[in-house]
Amino acid sequence: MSAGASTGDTPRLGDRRTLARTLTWLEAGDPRGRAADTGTREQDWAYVVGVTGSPGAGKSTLTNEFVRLLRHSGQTVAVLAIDPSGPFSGGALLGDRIRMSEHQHDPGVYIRSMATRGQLGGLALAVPASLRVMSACGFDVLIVETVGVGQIEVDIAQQADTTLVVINPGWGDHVQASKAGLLEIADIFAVNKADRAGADDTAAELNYALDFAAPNRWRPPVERCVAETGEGVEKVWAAVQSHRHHVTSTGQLDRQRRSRRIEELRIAVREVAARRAERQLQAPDAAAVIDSVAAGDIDVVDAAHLLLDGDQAGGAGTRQGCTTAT
Ligand SMILES: Nc1nc2c(ncn2[C@@H]2O[C@H](COP(=O)(O)OP(=O)(O)OP(=O)(O)O)[C@@H](O)[C@H]2O)c(=O)[nH]1
Ligand SMILES: [Mg+2]
Repeated sequence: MSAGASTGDTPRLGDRRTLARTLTWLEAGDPRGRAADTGTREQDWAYVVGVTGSPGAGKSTLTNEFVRLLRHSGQTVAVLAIDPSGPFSGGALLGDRIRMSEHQHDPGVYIRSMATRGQLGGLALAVPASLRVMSACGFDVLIVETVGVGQIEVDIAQQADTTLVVINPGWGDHVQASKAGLLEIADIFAVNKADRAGADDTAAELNYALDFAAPNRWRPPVERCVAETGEGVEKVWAAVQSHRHHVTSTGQLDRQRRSRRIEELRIAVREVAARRAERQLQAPDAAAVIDSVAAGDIDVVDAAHLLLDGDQAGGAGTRQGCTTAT
């Protein structure tokens, strides 16, 4: 797919330090990051696999195994781990670093974490841009790990070309995943920690639920695995490959990527508009309008039009003009 395919070489465009710096800029919303995110056409993007699921489900352990499999077949891989910076993050990244450290001297592997900074649209814009920059570096496969708890994280997981949802044996996890909306976005299920009791039941329950779900051209397979020992991981990865083949051969991949790009534009438009609006509110001539609203002389929505467009856009007019009916 990409020019760096199967060479195991260091990223084509720049060294790791350049890549790391660019990703830091993107994470911080620094325009220098965006400048690097140009010229990568959709067709040239690396394949993106999203790995999501409840906290502690084994996403990082599984990702680590995927990295190993990919390296075995000579493919290069970059991992973007989204750190939710929320109540669940307790030390997870440190654990990830230790776990993934076996790959740290391998030039065909790049591992990076990215934090939610809480700013509007932050991750929603930073993640796809980061994936494009990583793509441009020539990695064959990109893996995005997110904890499937917040809406933003679930949205990010859904934006992958193939979304893998990791759940654990037992009803609790199934219900939790369903509440978070993870079941709807799954292309593949991995029932990880299958060394524990209840894996077969959980897989059966999932299969039962999936058989009754609305018919879809792609029926998500359910695979059991033990990421910690590597057992079953190849089957999970084979399912990812099947899904990849499915979306590629049906043209769904191109459609998905296009609609994601459009959604990204929507987010960017809202972001830019919100910043512009904030500036208008701070402008010196806004003070009079704000005072009028505070005094109840002008309708709030009219005032908004006045601030943004310079006129009231055919609104209700001043209070005086529209309260005569009472
Ligand atoms: N018994 C068992 N434990 C596992 C398995 N896979 C992972 N674990 C353990 O589960 C714990 C969490 O694994 P992680 O891979 O960090 O899980 P995660 O989903 O990335 O966790 P967060 O990123 O914190 O949400 C670790 O202690 C792992 O060793 C498995 O197949 N069986
Ligand atoms: Mg993790």
